[in-house]
Amino acid sequence: MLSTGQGGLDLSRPVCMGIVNLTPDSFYDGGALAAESGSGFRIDLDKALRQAEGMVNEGAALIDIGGESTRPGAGQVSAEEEIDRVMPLVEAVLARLDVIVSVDTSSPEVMRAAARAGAGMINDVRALRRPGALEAAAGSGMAPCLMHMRGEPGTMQQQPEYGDVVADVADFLDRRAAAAMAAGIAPERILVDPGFGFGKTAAHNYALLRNLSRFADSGFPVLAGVSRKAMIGAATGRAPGDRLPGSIAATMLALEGGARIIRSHDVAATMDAIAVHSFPREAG
Ligand code: 7PJ
Repeated sequence: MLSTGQGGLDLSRPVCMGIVNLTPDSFYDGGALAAESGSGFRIDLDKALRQAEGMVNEGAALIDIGGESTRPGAGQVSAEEEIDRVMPLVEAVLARLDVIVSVDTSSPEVMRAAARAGAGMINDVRALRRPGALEAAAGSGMAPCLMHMRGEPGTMQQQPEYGDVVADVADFLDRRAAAAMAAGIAPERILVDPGFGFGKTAAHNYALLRNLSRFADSGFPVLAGVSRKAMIGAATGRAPGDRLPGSIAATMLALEGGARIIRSHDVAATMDAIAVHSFPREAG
């Protein structure tokens, strides 16, 4: 049972986290929820809420809402801009849908705003390394997902190198979990994630995927995000729009490695993979 800001989340069977992207430049659904307005862009809140609702109807246990693009080469956004992008949807989903809301952010200000609204989880690709993030997360009651990233989004794909990628990532996650606990975050709240595609070559990503049980052995539930990523393209030669079958195959490997939360753009297909993976255990 994971302890979140919205109560316990049963992970005895793996669950799906649906992705709702409120950035104008996502690699897959690139700005689908953004409308140009004047100098910037505006979120189409109704459309975003319908997307979240569709994902909940398909079986998502969590909805991950993000306003900071972490695609390779992306620029930074201010905490204020992130709050303006994500909080209206966070509030609407919490008010209308029965689902755990995860806020994809590295910013302490956004974490505090999400906690005030009653959200359940913080998904931080920087594993609470920004100044003030450990304290903001600790005080929030939310469950943080600690993800490994080498470098920063702007530069992370420039020749990533590791001694032993699995050992290096596991060591990083152990150290971040220790820092989180030292800051007062109970172990029951912590999730870990090797961060597929974040400062890693395709070979690194597949080494991590095939050794995912190593992370599950840490005792913290593992979240895996492979949905439509470049690592799927590296294996299949396909563009993001055609990467669903490859993503489901990679999801099956992640489930075999013990992943408990699958972060995906395609909730119905992911729920089918989970059902197939879980079936013998539940029938037997
Ligand atoms: C991940 C993420 C991931 C976690 C993104 C994309 C890039 N958060 N945010 N894990 N990926 N925890 O969706 O392709 O793998 S953004």
